[in-house]
Amino acid sequence: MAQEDPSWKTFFEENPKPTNFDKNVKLIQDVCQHAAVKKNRVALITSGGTTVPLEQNTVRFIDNFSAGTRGSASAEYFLDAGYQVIFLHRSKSLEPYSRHLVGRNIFDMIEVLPDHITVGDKHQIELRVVAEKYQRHKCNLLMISFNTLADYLWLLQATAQKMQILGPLALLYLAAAVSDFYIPTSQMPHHKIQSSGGPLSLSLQLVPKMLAPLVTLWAPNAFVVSFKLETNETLLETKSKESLLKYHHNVVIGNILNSRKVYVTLVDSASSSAEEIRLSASDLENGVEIESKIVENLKIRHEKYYANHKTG
Ligand code: 9Z3
Repeated sequence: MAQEDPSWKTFFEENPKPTNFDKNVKLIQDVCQHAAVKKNRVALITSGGTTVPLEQNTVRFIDNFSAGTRGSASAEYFLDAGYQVIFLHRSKSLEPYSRHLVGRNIFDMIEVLPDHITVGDKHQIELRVVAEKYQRHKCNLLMISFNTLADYLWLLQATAQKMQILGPLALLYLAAAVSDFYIPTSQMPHHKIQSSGGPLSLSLQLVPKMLAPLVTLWAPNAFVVSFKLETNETLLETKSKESLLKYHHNVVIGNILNSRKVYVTLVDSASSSAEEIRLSASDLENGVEIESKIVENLKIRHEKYYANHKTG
């Protein structure tokens, strides 16, 4: 009897590719091929929340919580650490470098003079610091955006597959907040759901776990880091360990919604207890971001992984 396709394959058969998919995949391929020749490390960073549309002509959707701080800040630190970065992010969520200006009004930062405009004296230093960093690193940063869960999964699959050429030089840092539930396109109404139909009951399907094919088929030699988000602290370590046992990837970073900016735990298959990263009072006073410490920690782990791969 013929075997049924695994559920992750069915997902891609049932949900169409995003617009500009081929163009974006070509950009990703160019980065990977170029880096492979030069033996550069490449980090795929996923960031922001996915949407799950309720209608094909989408008026309403379900969203996953994430501002994109973790991903965009981490992208800057990976660039500082010498990585090339593919930043796969939710459209309009925070982006590396420009995140420092979010919530500010650009017109309050500039001075309009008779024949040109310039940055006001008060803002010269802070803008120079960010602009210089951006100028230094922009040629190593490829930004690709998504909106829906299906957009995200198509782009994740394609990027991981293109990164295969990099072997252990590839690092995947899966910080995006990805929905566990969705409505298959075939079960979604074409037009806007009418309130005249009365109260709305929704039935959502489970999203197939994509970490399984990612680790075994799409990028089998890459260093893979996933994030586990919980709101109940007592579940965090168990859930992180369960994920590692199930998918056999390299590191699970656990975080709690309310403390995610100051505290995370890291578990890997070699250690029995979790390693903690916690910002101290002096870190907070000095504006240290937890992502700088996460990336520093992962850089060392990735170096070891790469060295073992070469000899092993
Ligand atoms: C995270 O846990 C991220 O650290 C946050 C970052 C989404 C909390 P912000 O963007 O927040 O800085 O506002 N991402 C992974 C979330 C996720 O969907 N995990 C799944 C799970 O926990 C898959 S492993 O089950």
